[in-house]
Amino acid sequence: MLKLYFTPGSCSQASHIALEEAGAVYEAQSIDFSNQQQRSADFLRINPKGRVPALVTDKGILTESPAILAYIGQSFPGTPISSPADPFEFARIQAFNAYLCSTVHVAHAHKRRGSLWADDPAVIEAMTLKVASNMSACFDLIENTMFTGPWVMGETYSIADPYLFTFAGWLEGDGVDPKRFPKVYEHSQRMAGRPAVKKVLSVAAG
Ligand SMILES: N[C@@H](CCC(=O)N[C@@H](CS)C(=O)NCC(=O)O)C(=O)O
Repeated sequence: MLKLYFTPGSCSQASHIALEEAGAVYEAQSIDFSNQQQRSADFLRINPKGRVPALVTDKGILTESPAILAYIGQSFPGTPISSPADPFEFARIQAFNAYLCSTVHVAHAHKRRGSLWADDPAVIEAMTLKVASNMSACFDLIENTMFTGPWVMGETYSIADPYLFTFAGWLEGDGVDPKRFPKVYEHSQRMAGRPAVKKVLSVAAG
């Protein structure tokens, strides 16, 4: 059986929603950042990077959200989250998710994880101050050039939707008004009404 290691509200939320959308049979194991469980010996055996998400499959362990999302999208054909067979359409989804993973997530991470890039507290503070403007720039680009609507890729829901929903949920905490991006904001509202999303958020709420 699949087993997802997740932390509520983190990027792992996207994989969690995708598993629910797929109707997958899976176990969900919460990792508590407040006591550094992600750095425990037990969890480092699952993911030596000390990060969530990690997905245990019958073939081995997958890490990195875009890879886990792609795995779920391809493993559950005929479900709302299934990925298109057409290579170009699939690559478009991967391009969107790669942008979220490699650029948007890194922009957000400068808020709490600045010590990964600098030791000087003044430099860390300066990086923290850039988070709102960098996240705004990323979401301007998504809103104006990448988001098709009504779903990220157009008429068909995909693994890009729970991933965007998760990152859009970080905007307010990053000092950015989500209503500045009307298409993405409306998408978040619609996502929040989906049963799979409600179920995952209720787990997060305890
Ligand atoms: N590139 C990875 C990033 C994973 C990641 O950074 N996860 C964060 C939560 S959003 C984490 O586990 N942080 C724990 C820590 O920094 O100690 C992915 O997309 O899955």
